[in-house]
Amino acid sequence: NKESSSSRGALIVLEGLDRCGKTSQSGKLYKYLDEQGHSVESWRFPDRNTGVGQMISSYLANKSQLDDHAIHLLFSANRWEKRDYLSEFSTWSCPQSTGAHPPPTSLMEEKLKSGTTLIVDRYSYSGVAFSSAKGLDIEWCKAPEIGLLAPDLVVYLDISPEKAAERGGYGDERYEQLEFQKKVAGSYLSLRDSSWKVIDATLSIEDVEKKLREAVLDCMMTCHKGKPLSQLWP
Ligand code: FDM
Repeated sequence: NKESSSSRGALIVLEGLDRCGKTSQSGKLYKYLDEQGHSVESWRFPDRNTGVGQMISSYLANKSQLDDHAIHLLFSANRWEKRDYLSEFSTWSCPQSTGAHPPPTSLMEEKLKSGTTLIVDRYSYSGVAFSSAKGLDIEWCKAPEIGLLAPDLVVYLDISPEKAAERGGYGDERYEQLEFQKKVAGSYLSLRDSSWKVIDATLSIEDVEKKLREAVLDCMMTCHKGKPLSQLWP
């Protein structure tokens, strides 16, 4: 069973409010693991490079308007396309095809199974937290995420919306406003469970980095020992 292969990588997700330090901590973690000789990649959602990602980017920059449900589904589609099947297996479901074909394997899954650890800056939790902060039903928000790979570790960089705002640097994007971030913080609170690793994001950069490394190395070890991959929502 490949899923319990002893060498699989870990799916690590970083979540938190804007300005919590997620992106710079992802970068530091990536550099550290890479230097230690681990096979590692740094991903982020939304991935603005795809066609769907460009629609999301334009929405976030207030250059286009979309219904709240529609943009929610685009964010989700953006994750599905990265879980997407590798093109070399694209004949798998073709009715005319003959002969044996391997079952479809996702890009994300394939990377993990081949031993690469993925550090992902935002994932389904951002999707649910931001959309439900607009008033959409939380169960409705979770539904399109069902079947995506479940992270092996969710790290929440915890900072109050007020403190985050004090850090400055809110850009001009749609959600970068204190009042909205307060609602997002509330949504994250209702999503959090005991499996999340919560790190106080107001500690020094070095302390956050250290705590993050410890949690991630621990999780990587568990995956290495054969923890199977699972799917959202557990
Ligand atoms: N965001 C991000 C969502 O609303 N839903 C999602 O599924 C994801 C992944 O997009 F305000 C929001 C969160 C943030 C914005 O994210 C862009 P970055 O990390 O600033 O690029």
